[in-house]
Amino acid sequence: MKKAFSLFAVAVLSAAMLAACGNDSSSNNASDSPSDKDAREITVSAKSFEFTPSEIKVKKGEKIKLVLKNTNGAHGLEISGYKINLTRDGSKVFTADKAGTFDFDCSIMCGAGHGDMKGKLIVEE
Ligand SMILES: [Cu+2]
Repeated sequence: MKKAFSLFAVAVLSAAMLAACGNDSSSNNASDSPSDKDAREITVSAKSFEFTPSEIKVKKGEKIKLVLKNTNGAHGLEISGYKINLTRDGSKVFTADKAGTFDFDCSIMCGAGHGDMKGKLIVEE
């Protein structure tokens, strides 16, 4: 009886450790974001070869947490006008302090459709 219980405890512990590792790998780009509590989270999913959504609309001054999720293939999301480059499953908190339309594209060479992976960040005044 006692043995069965400790086996169970080991199983629970290793599951918890696995979960912790999984979380860790998704925060690789978040190091310079002090607080994302009041940020609006926008998730863009990337597959070969498109972003969904491909158009993001925000209001000027809004605090945004941009999250990239790869659902198929390995892609990045680069918004050069905002100096943001998410790679694979990364996230970034930033304030949309410049109005305008900013193109974003894939920053990881992912194959034949790489050049077609484009989108727009629209920051409304
Ligand atoms: Cu690509």
